[in-house]
Parts: sequence; C-alpha cells; structure tokens
Amino acid sequence: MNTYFPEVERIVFEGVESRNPLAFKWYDRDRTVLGKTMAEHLRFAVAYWHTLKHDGGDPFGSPTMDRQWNRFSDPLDRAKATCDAAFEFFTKLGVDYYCFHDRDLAPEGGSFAESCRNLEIMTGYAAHLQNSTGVKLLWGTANLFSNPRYVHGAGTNPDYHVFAYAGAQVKHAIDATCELGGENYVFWGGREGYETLLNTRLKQEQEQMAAFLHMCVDYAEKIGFSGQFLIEPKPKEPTKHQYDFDTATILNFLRSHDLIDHFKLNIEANHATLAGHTFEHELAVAAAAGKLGSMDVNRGDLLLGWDTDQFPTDLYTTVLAMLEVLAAGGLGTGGMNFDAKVRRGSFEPVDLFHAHIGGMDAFARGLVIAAAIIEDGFLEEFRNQRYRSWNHDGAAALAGRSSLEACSAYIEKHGEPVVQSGRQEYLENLINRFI
Ligand code: XUL
Ligand code: CO
Repeated sequence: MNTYFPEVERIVFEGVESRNPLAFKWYDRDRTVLGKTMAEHLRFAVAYWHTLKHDGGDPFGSPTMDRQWNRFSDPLDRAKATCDAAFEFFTKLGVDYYCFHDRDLAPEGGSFAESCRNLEIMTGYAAHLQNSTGVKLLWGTANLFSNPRYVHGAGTNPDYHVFAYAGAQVKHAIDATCELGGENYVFWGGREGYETLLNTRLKQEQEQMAAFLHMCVDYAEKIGFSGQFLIEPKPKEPTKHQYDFDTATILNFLRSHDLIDHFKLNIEANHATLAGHTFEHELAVAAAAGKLGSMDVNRGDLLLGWDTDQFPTDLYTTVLAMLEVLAAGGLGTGGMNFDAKVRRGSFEPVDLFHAHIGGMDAFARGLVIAAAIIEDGFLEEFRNQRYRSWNHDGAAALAGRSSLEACSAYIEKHGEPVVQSGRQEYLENLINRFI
C-alpha cells in the first residue's frame, strides 16, 4: 500500500499532559466508563466524502487541498488510491468505522451499467481492505443529489423516470452496503424538498417518498440485509424547504406512512441548529420515541447560517449530547460519524489528523464528564423532586385514567398550587463544576 500520510504514525493515547499534537489527550479506547469501553460507547466513524474527497473548492475559489491520492487521471485508479489512503488514515487514527456514499467510493460512469460496474469493483476493493485492517462499515448511502439528473429531487421528483433511476441506484448502494457488512444504511434527503409551491405538488411528493422508502424496506428484506435503516433530518440546504425538516417531522412522516417500524434517525449537530434546535434537543426527541439510531457529529457556526460542517470541539455541546446518548442507553448499531470537513485553509494531509483527534477527544471528554454527572446523581435527583407529584396525585392522569371532573375535585380540595423555581442557573452552575 502506498503511504499517503508518511509523517504520521499510529495515533496513541498519551493523556492530558502530552504536548504531542498527534496524540489523544482524552480518547483512551480501552478505558472503561460506566461499564463499557470508550470505543464501545463512541463508535467513531470517518466520513469518506469530507475526509478523502473534499478538495477545498468553494464558490469563490479553486481547490486547495494537497491530496496525493487525487493525482491519478484514470477514475478507477484514483478511486483505488483514494481507498488505500482512506484505510491508511482509518488505521493510523484508530477508528473502527467509516461511512460512504456510493459515488464517493466509486466514480459515476458514462452509463448506468458502467457506474454499477465501478461500484462492484470498488466494493470488492474496499472489502479486501476491511478484511486486512479490521475497519468496518458503519453505514453506506447513495448520492442522489450531485448529478444534474437529480436537480428536482430523487424520490420526490416530478418525473417518474428520475424516481426510477434513483431506485435503481439505491438498489446497488444497498447491495454494496450489504456486501461490506454495513451496520446501517442512511437516507439523507439530498434534494427531497422544494423551492416554490408554484411548480410543486407537496402532498404527492411526500407520498412518492413514502413509496420509495417502502420499496427500499421490501428490497432489504428480500436480500436479507439486516442493517438498520436511518433517516437524517435537515431543514434546508440544498432546497429551501427540505421535507425531512427535523426529528419530529420525520417521526410524523414515518408514522403516517406505516414506515415507523423500519427506521431510526441519524441526528446531525449542524442540521439540528439549522432547524432552530440544539443538538441535544434532537437527540432527546429521537430517544423519546425509541428512535435514536446514530449521529453525525460536527458543529456549525452561530454567526453563519449554513451547514459549515466543522469538527466538533465545543465541550459544552459534547457533554449535553453525551448525557442524552447515555440516558438513551447508547447508540446500538449506530455510531458517531464525523460529517465534518477541515477548513479550506487547512489543506495539508496532517490537518485531517488534527481535526479528527480534536473531535474524538472532545467526545471522549464529553463522555467522561457526562458519566461523572450521572454518577453524581444531582440532575436525576433534581428531576425526581420536580416531578414528584406525578408519582402519587398525578399517577392516574399520567396513565390516562383520570378526567376533568377529577381535576376539578382535586382543585376544590387543594386550591392554588405553590409554584416552584426551575433553578436553571443553579443547575448550569453545577454542570460547569464538572466541565
Ligand atoms: C449533508 C449530509 C450528508 C449526509 C449523507 O448535509 O449531512 O452528508 O450525512 O448523505
Ligand atoms: Co450528515
């Protein structure tokens, strides 16, 4: 295998005193926290598209990234070199998982048949590298948004011909994911949304999407793909109105179309904030429905209103996110995928290591702090006190066995309630003591 990161050895844990930028300060994969190792809790994955394929181009300027695996002119040679670089990166970083779109792994060909052939070749290539390194596939997905044919959407396209193309493409993407032992398969609604109602049948487009997803469920069952299907919410970008706006919207869609049993959610931090929520809010809404499947960990920039996909470094956010993940009992077959890209000015290959090390340390530290908060018990104790009336007086109402007459009788007997402080600042101060 060529060496694309010659200046980097395998990244190891050196602890918080270390001044080595290419070492973990907090992520110690075998350290046990609340009965599981850090690696088992966090299940980190590298996003193929950002880390291997992002070239640093933006609307104002040309690519900046120094990526030696891109120097091959033949598309398949380039794809193989990229895959070599990918697995060298995964193993040096020490992550157990990666995620890809079909078109990240294999180039789109001049015809559908050629694209399928490219994907088959690259699936075999990746399978070989998975076997020799032990790195696994967290999830696969299909890119149904880059090619101009998808300009008006894929499953929600006004033209059945494009819908069918998307279905054909997803069939092969599920095949590839299945062959590579993918533990999940993700649907992010790339251009499943609209720009103007003047040319759009909103209700029909949502029905089309439901039909599309039912076909995917049927196909997975047929071929025996046992990975978890995940939908990833995002409120806008690229379209003005994305149908999968947020977790609550998706849960409603899945329930309305008899799909709820087949899907969980893949919650992305920057998508949550674009929807006007916090990351932890979206995690909590998914967990409350038993549908927290996986996470795309990144962060936005509060001063910019778009999907900046930066690496997560904010400890406050990682602590609050880990509190929700631990409360939900973990991520199951999901994981934490770094759907994040280095800034355009961070163009050297080593910057990819700095970025991932920082993100992994931020979540490892978030895990340790969240575990300490849970073990201390003050949050749970505070909530127990706050909701204590529901254990007795309110128990029948909570179980759906009360009535307005019963409320009336209760108030006749007890009169005006004594309102209690929510103590938000007190709790925030306690959280900061742990950080
Ligand atoms: C786009 C996004 C995607 C999905 C996979 O905002 O997050 O990369 O995660 O298609
Ligand atoms: Co994402």
